[in-house]
Amino acid sequence: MIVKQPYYIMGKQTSRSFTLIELLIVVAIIGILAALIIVSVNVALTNSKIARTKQDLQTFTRAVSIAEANTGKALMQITGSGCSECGFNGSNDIGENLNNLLDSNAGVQQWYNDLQAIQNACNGDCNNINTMKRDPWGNPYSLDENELEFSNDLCRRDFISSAGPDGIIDSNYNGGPGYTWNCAGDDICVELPFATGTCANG
Ligand SMILES: [Ca+2]
Ligand SMILES: [Ca+2]
Repeated sequence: MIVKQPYYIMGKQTSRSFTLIELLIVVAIIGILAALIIVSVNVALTNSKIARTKQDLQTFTRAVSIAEANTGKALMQITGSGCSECGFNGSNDIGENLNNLLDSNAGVQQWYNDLQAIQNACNGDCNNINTMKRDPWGNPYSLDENELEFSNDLCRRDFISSAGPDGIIDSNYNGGPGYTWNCAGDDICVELPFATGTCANG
């Protein structure tokens, strides 16, 4: 027969229970673990939104190529604008806040019209780009049509970008040699192909 012996330390019987400090340590560890999980979930969520944005921009690029080939027109001739994004809050790019822009905003309206015009010019050959009205953060994409702008300059590039997680445009157009787009901050940008073929793509 086995008889359980009480537990003795220094000759005294003890009953083991959590002290307040031990409880606080356990609560702190649970808190740290919860914070780590929340952070990693947020990172995964942001990464999936960035991936969807890149997919949207790829879809849009393909649609623009088809629309230009079908019509023989450059992008600004198809959309009827040389600066679709200028109507959001003003004509400056850097620092423009695209968060909470309503559908009634002039720039948002222009962007929706652009999508429709490109979709029409695709003659059903491109994906339904009307579903990419806003990026995964709820903000409109920003389109700058430049090819044939300023005395029919053939070499000015077209760009589309998302303002990224912060919803603020960090990028701007570099009018210098090459007419590149300075894609900056957390923005996600794509250079669109030329329609006229006089300037090299890429
Ligand atoms: Ca422009
Ligand atoms: Ca940004």
